[in-house]
Amino acid sequence: MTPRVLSGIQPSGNLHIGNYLGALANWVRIQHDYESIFCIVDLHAITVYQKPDELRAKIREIAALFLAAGIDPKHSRIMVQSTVSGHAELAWLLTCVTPMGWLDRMTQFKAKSAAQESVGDGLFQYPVLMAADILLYQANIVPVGEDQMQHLELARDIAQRFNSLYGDTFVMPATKLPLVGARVMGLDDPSTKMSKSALGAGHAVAMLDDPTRIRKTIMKATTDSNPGVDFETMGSGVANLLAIFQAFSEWTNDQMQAHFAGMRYGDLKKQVAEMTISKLEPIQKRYAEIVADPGYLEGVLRDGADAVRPTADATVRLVKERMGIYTPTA
Ligand code: AQP
Repeated sequence: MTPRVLSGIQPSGNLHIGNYLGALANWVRIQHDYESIFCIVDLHAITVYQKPDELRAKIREIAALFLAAGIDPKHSRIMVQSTVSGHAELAWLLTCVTPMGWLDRMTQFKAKSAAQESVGDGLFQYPVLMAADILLYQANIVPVGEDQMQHLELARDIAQRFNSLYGDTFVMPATKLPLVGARVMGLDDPSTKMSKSALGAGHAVAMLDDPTRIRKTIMKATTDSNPGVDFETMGSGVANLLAIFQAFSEWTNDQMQAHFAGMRYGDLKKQVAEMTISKLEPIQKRYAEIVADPGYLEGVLRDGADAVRPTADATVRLVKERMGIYTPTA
């Protein structure tokens, strides 16, 4: 049987080059080796307050970016999480077998809750919903950036706990990290990961930013006090710029060293900016064509949800049976 791959992105802001290099580009590369499902996880996005009109728009924008980046809807399923009710239903069933102590250890919860005035319980339960997304489809492989590794480990722990309590039910998911671009850091502050919800103009390059803005953001990126690129002593800002270039170009380490060693930071930044622009431009062009035909996009999302729903329903039915929950016989 062809192994199944599943991953998702929250419609919680503008997709940035971290999301692209850490997730989307990797999905495009591997999609045809698997039975692939890619979700826009809107139920995850609302774990932090979203303005309803902006959320509605972002869901479609991100779906269009999936297509524009090269997800092939003839092969891969693209769907919105909330349109398959099994995600929310399985999340509750799994919540009941997940010890709170496991969730207490999640570093993303600590980071995200620290930035909120009032923290909803959904933010705490976020990793259980992510486990439900994965286990609902009995996914074998989950390609995520390094930042999501802890959540993926938790999904495996939950699956294992469920299997040991109620008998073998869930496939154990494995991860697939991109070789480079696994963790793109903020351009203004390379000690934090590039994030959709981070504020500040110099923080991220969004996938839909125009060339002028991309140049401006990258030229302002934080570097260090060295006069030029030194692979031995470089700080995290320079390492981040080089990692972005390498992830886009797919150059080898030897090529990177030969080309960039000793280069002044102004020139390095120019080259990172031009490489980024050249890779994003074709995606932006396809994006403009896709959003010009909203009927097409709605069709892709509807077909995607319809195709995966039977698998989701079957898993929820099995889990309920295993747990002894009422399942009608007629
Ligand atoms: N900086 C990053 N570098 C590499 N990969 C990244 N990803 C996110 N940021 C980086 C990967 O993108 C996928 C989708 O992430 P998400 O939207 O589900 O949630 P996130 O990781 O919380 O992403 P953001 O951008 O930081 O969004 P907000 O600010 O809304 O929380 C995942 O595969 C993730 O690894």
